Amino acid sequence: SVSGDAELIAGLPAGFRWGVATSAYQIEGAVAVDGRTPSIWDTYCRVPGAIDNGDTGDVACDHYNRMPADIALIKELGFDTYRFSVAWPRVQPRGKGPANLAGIAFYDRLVDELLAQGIDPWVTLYHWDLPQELEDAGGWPVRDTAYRFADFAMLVFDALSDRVDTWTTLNEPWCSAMLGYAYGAHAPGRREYPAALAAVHHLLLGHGLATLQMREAAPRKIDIGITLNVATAYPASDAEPDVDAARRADGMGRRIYLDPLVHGQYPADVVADLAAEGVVLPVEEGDLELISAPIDVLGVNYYFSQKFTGYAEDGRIVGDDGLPISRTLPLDKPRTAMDWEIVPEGFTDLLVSIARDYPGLPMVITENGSAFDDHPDPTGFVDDTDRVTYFTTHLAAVAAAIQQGADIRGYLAWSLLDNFEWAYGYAKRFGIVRVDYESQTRTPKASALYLKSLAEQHRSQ
Ligand code: PNW
Repeated sequence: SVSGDAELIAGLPAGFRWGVATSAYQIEGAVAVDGRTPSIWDTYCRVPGAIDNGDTGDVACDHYNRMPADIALIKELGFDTYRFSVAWPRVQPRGKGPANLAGIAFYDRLVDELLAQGIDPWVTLYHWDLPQELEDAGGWPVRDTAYRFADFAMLVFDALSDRVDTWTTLNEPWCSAMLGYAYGAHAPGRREYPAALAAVHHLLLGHGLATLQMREAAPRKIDIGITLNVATAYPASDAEPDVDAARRADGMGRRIYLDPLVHGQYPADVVADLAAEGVVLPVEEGDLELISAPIDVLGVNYYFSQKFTGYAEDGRIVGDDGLPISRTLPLDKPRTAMDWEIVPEGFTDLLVSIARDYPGLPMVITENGSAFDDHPDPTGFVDDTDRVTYFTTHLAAVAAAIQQGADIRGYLAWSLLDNFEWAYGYAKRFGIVRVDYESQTRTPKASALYLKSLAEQHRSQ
């Protein structure tokens, strides 16, 4: 409703950014042109059973060939900011050596197109497409990958920093490390718990090295940050095992990243929990100074929150492995097509907790959105009231956090387009714009028109 809109945008500060986000592998396609080499996702998509329906990113949204029209669409929808990622194997094939000029040229044109349309380009350097050759050399569990990442970052920075002011090193290192190396749910599909924790440290080290080198080379004042997927971990009850399970989940999901980034040390309780599991982070002298290089902004990606219990179903609090039980319980909320519970109050609680634990760090919502089973009409239009409601309630949650003192500078919806949703392939649709994958036709959904209207009203208030 219009009065509801007015109330919502009144809670957002002047200058608040409105944008959309995508990532390279999820939209570009054109995986074997202009010198691009395979990434771990190209390889993982060929593992039988890894991706629903056997889908791959070979074509995706064909954005590589349709980029100008897609940027025109962002403009038409009234967004002022576009967050995209750079495909490492396009820019630096095989993960080392000089820049591939044909790969750089695509991002050159993309940035120019955005600036010509008055849209602010926000570059994410790494959104999961590690060159396969670097995985063959050990991947993120190996320390050298952090140095390779910083080299790649500087190739992109040298090419685009004359025009790009806002830089994100990594997207969601939790997903890279844990889904990729512990749970085997994402590329490269490994299930090696200690290696996954080494990956956490080397991702953070790569972030720190890249941050310092970009800062040093910056031609003017630029903003550098990192994007984390974070959530609120609620205890199932006040009982000590439940409270402790929530503490451990918060430690492994939120504080293991933010403490070293902001405070220059890993949280002592997390280090102790890991030691009990026989895991030691491969921290070398000087690493934490690098990792805590000052950043200008924290990117927050939020999708859902969870409730944790420290009791097994039979009431035990210690498992056969001698380690404390931790498992999730339903919050009994409605769910999205990802089966993720819809918990907007978890968003407010999260943002307020970050503002409390890491004061003085401005935040931007770099992703928030939802997949639902969309039903297009014969013209391709989707009246996605469920997605509109998700945006309304989550923007209200952001406004509530700002009300409680959190410094939040903008909101980027995930995602501009329906796209390759990783292990779920094309079956899960997060777009505010429908993509017909047969014809590559784009049709804005009701949620796109809703966000457009909110941004317009907010700018003119
Ligand atoms: C993020 N989880 O991934 C990514 O940044 C996007 O590329 C992706 O499309 C989007 O969220 C939707 O999934 C996540 O299991 C993947 O908690 C998994 C989780 C969280 C975020």
